[in-house]
Amino acid sequence: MKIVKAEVFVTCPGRNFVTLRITTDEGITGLGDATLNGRELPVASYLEDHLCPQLIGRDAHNIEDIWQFFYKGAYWRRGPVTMSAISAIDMALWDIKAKAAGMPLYQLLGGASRSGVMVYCHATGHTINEALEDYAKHKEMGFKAIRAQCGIPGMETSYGLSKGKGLAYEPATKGHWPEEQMWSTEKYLDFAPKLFDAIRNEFGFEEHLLHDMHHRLTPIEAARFGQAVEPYRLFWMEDPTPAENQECFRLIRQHTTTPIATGEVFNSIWDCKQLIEEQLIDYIRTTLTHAGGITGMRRIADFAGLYQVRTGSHGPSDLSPVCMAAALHFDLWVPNFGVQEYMGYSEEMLEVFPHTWTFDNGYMHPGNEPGIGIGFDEELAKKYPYDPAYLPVARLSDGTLWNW
Ligand code: GCO
Ligand code: MG
Repeated sequence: MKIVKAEVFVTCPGRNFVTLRITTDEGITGLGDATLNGRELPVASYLEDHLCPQLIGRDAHNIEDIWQFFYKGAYWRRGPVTMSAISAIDMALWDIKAKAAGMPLYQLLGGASRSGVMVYCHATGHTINEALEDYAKHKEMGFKAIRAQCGIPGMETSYGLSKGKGLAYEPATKGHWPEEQMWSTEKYLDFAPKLFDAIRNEFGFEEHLLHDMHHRLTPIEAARFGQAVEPYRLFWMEDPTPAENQECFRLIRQHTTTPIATGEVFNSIWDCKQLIEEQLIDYIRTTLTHAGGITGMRRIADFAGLYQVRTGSHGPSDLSPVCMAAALHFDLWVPNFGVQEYMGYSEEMLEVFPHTWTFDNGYMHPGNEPGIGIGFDEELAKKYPYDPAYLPVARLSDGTLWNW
């Protein structure tokens, strides 16, 4: 089955998404997500100008060889742009293979290991009370795992907050210049435990409670945070510190039993190697879109399984519904599954990407259509052209650039 066409679409039904569509001589098409928030166009160009022409004429069934060809064959290995492009190709080829086999993708991977995929949602508020209201709303919807974030007194904004009460969470700003936000670790460390205290007092311990620190603490500060929140039994603290230096997680680990999740910005198994091997983390958050598609993620998950590290894939709505559809197949199969992030999508987004997944009482299922169960409405997508937007940056009160 030969590849005859590989097309790239950039569309913005609320957020910019990069979509790859591969077509074979048998008329089967497959979709892949190549979205890299705030850096969409280089990935689109990497695909269009370099990889797509080299796909034409290849056997669509040779997924592994095509992955290796683009990984080793570029000479320049890894990196978010390269790996997002390879990921999209990989996803689209698995979609095609599953359609050709007449099976939903999870069946090809080895079948379902569970009846549904536990997903976690976001509860957020500018104050603790607002966060409690949002938590209650999500609990009511049936979520079994809820991430909680809230505003910090004395700081105009913080990670994970919407731009106003009742508005959807959207960190990026339109235009060509990122918004600059102020960050104070001291204020955060003093206040954050109060949020979990309020949640556990109000709702008890029934739901899994998660929290994202978004890379902002140093290792010793993260250790202090982890220790302080132990009574609230978090499911995880996410990205407590930047992870380029993997061994710095040792220091956090020595001080706290609060489980650790990291990896949403990683793009290969090498980024996770030491963290997994030394059991410095509990959940690996790599995603299909950035870490090499099904082929890359399967390797990471199997390796993690040796060390009892479970998956907890990144799933914000700046990854397209194509990624979410494929992730649900992966999650339904992967033996060492932990949880899947699910922020949800706007109506406009879901119209451009019609899907077969379902949500029932906190669990999702990818559906049983052959392939990954996602479509792409090319005509509708044209109504939403690329609209530049950038994630914010964070600075300390003296102006020093920090980690957003
Ligand atoms: C999460 C993430 C996101 C990122 C976003 C950046 O845990 O969901 O931290 O919200 O900030 O994906 O593009
Ligand atoms: Mg995160």
